[in-house]
Amino acid sequence: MELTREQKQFFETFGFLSLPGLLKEEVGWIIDEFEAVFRGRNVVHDGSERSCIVPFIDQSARLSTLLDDPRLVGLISGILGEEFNYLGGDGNYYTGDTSWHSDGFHTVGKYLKVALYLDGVGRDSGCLRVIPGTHRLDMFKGWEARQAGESPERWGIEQKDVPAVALETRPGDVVAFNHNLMHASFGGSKRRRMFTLNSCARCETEPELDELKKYIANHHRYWIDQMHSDIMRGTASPARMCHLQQVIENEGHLPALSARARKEMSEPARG
Ligand SMILES: O=C(O)CCC(=O)C(=O)O
Repeated sequence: MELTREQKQFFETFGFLSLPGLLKEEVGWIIDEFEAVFRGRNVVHDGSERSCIVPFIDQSARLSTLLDDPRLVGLISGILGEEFNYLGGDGNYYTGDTSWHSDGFHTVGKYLKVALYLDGVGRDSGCLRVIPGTHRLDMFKGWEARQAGESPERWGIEQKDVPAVALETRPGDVVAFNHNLMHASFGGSKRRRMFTLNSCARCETEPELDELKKYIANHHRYWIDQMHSDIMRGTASPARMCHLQQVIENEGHLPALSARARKEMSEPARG
């Protein structure tokens, strides 16, 4: 699959893209594998807090093939270029609301999240909400929309009432957004299933590589020694390997950081 010029321009302008039904034929086995991964890791989700596994699709050889799927590869390549880096991602049972935030704010490089919600989710039942345009570096300095997490103090409204686009989805739909984009979710159940794939454009400059290393370092909180699983790497075709290689070459600092995190934290982070 190739994105159209208009889809690419939409993404650049607003920071997100919805692809209804992109994986609808696959969603049956995807849900089975999702459940099997959580079972295999003995995660019992009791709904009191978010349960999270990182990296996620990497835990299953079949889910790892999503990184070979021409529809997902077409989507990610269309935004980041054909030599994009795969950076792992999380698998979640979410519980309740997620406040307004962005997944960091990258001033160099381009970082993308692809998300699949495995239950039907609507505006007030836990779908992703986004504030279009908040990913834009040129808007960052001046636009208070990036402070949406302070909506009661700033604007006298609850976070759920911040003006935003609700990306309602059914299983098999795919949404993608720039990591810099402000996003949130409200009214979801205590068992909201979703997983993500994170990627960035291949780094060509030292500042881009430094940003990638910083992004990787941040994963110490998950107590992982490498960004991808051995399954993901061991079953990779040359085409998939192209999306893993630059990360493999730049993650040497992660094991020591994770070793420290294991001493300092009582459990791996839940997001
Ligand atoms: O679905 C949600 O609750 C929020 C998802 C999110 O914040 C993320 O994937 O970064």
